[in-house]
Formats: sequence, C-alpha cells, structure tokens
Amino acid sequence: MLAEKFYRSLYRIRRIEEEIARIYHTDKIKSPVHLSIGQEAISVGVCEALRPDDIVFGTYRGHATYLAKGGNLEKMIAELYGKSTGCSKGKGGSMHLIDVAKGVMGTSAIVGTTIPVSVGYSYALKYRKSNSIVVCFIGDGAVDEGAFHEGVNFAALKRLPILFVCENNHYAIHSHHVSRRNSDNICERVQTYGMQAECIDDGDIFRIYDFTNNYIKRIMMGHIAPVFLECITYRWKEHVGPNDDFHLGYRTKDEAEYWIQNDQLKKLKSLLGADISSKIESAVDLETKNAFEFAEKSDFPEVKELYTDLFKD
Ligand SMILES: Cc1ncc(C[n+]2csc(CCOP(=O)(O)OP(=O)(O)O)c2C)c(N)n1
Ligand SMILES: [Mg+2]
Repeated sequence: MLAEKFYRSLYRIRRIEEEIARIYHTDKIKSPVHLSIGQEAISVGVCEALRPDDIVFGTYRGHATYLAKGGNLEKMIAELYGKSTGCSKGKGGSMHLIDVAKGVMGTSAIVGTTIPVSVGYSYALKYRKSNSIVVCFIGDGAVDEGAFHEGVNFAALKRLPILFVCENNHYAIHSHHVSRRNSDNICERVQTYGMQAECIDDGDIFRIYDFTNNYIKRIMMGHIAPVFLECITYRWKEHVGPNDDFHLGYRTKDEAEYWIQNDQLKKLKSLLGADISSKIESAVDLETKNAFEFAEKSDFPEVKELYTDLFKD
C-alpha cells in the first residue's frame, strides 16, 4: 500500500532530522545542517516512483533526498559527525552526501552547481540509450543562477531524460522570492525554453508521486524529453541549524501555519491503522538509535587523510 511506504520513508526522515536537531547543541555533529523538516514529502514522493538505476542530485538541504533514494543511513550520520566511516569519509559533512550504489550522485553546498552536472549525466544516459532518468533537485534560489538557465536550455534543446524538481519554499536564506525577481512564476519562465513545466502547490505527496510515475512511463515508451516540476513547500526550521527563527522578522508564524496543518506525515498517519504506524515507528526508532551509535563509535579520519581524495587518480 502506497500510504504505508510513504509513511515509512517520511517518518524515517523526520525522525532522523529531529534527532539531529535534538543533539546538535552537543557539538558532536561537526557540520552545519540545513534541515528539510516540512519539505520531506517532495523527496519521498519523487523517489518512491524512481527505479534503482535512476539517478538523483540534491542540494545542501539534502538529507531527505539522500535517504528517500536509499542512501545508507549509518554513513550519513557518520558523515555529519566527521567520522571516517561517513559517506564522504567524514570530510564532506551534511552538505556533501553521496551513495553511488544507490544512485545518489551527490549533494552540493554551492547553489545551482549540480544543475550542469545533472544535465551532463542525463546527456550521457541518452547517448548510451539507457532508459534511466536523472532527477535534479534544486531550491527556488537556484533559479536565480546563470547555470540554471544554461542547464534548462540545453536539456530542452537536446531533449534529455531529466526531471528538474524545484522545491519552492519561497526563501533563499532570508530573501523572499518576490524581492529577487520581477516575475514570481517560475514555471512560466521555464516554459520559454520549450520545456513542460508544472506546479504542485499543495504539497500533496500522492500528486508528486503520480507526476514522477507518469514521467517515467513516458520515458519508458520512448518519449524522451525533460520536464520541470515546481513544488511549493515550506521550511519549518531556520535556514541553517536546528532552531526556529520566526523571531527574526523576515517571515511570520502565520505564514507557516498552513503548511504545519498540511503536514503530509500527519495526513499519511491518519490513513493507516495505529498498529501499522506504531510498528513502522518502532522499527525506525531502533534504526535511528543504531545509526547514531555507529557514528559515535566510529573514528575520526587520520591526519594523513587530509590530502587524499582531492583529485581523481
Ligand atoms: C552560488 C552560491 N551563491 C550563494 C550561496 C549562499 N547561499 C547558501 S544557501 C542560499 C539560498 C538558496 O536558497 P534556495 O535555493 O531557495 O534553497 P533553500 O535554502 O531554500 O532550500 C544561498 C544564497 C551559495 N551557497 N552558493
Ligand atoms: Mg528556497
């Protein structure tokens, strides 16, 4: 049952990020964290529709993307702790998550940098006649970058198998999108490049899943072309860090209220019987506990590791 699968993935991500927030003040986590709490349903809805060979690239707010696509949990937590067992050997932190075996080809701290890489990857897939797709997750802030326009244009021109997913939470750090550009209609801008673009404005996980599923079906039938999906969403926590930030004055709690009421996790739970949800929760709670213990027990990288992996051999 879809709701059960979605709930398991969504609850797992929420639970893990809440644990990250809870222990952050202890300084055991050695990297800044950009929590996805409130936005996770986008990664889950998209990734649940993907096949193992599909590829994702994410942003520095990438815990949800990495986990939803099956990235290894223990290695993610160890990475946040800066431990050698982390997915980037403890040298990348929360913003540089990767799990090649699961098709998570990387998240990046620099806004928009995964766009050209994603487009290049999807070009390679088409060239090799693979029927896999690339999903390139970006924030609304990335739309302001030149790389976005170059990437979208090239993908449309070459009819590449790539799904752009823009998580529009309205803000780039503390700047609202209407203070950053003349038009607030991102889809309209993308359509000028000759690409199909649609917006899901209510955060509904089933709609996000269906959209992705339909895209994959079209690709499998040989209709190869890029697509752009804008998902309106809301970040509950501060831009970076574990706290709330409504006291800062750049946004209001009222604005958040619709999204808090609309929490997909709560909605999914109401679709499941209490026995099913509590079974899922206990399994995830145990897995979470074990992952943090794994990170605690792991070692920091040795000093000689400082200069390894800087360049490809
Ligand atoms: C090229 C570049 N410019 C500026 C920054 C600083 N910066 C970090 S996050 C961010 C906001 C990006 O907002 P958005 O893409 O909407 O993602 P969100 O944080 O909302 O998930 C900026 C400007 C950066 N990391 N990279
Ligand atoms: Mg944003």
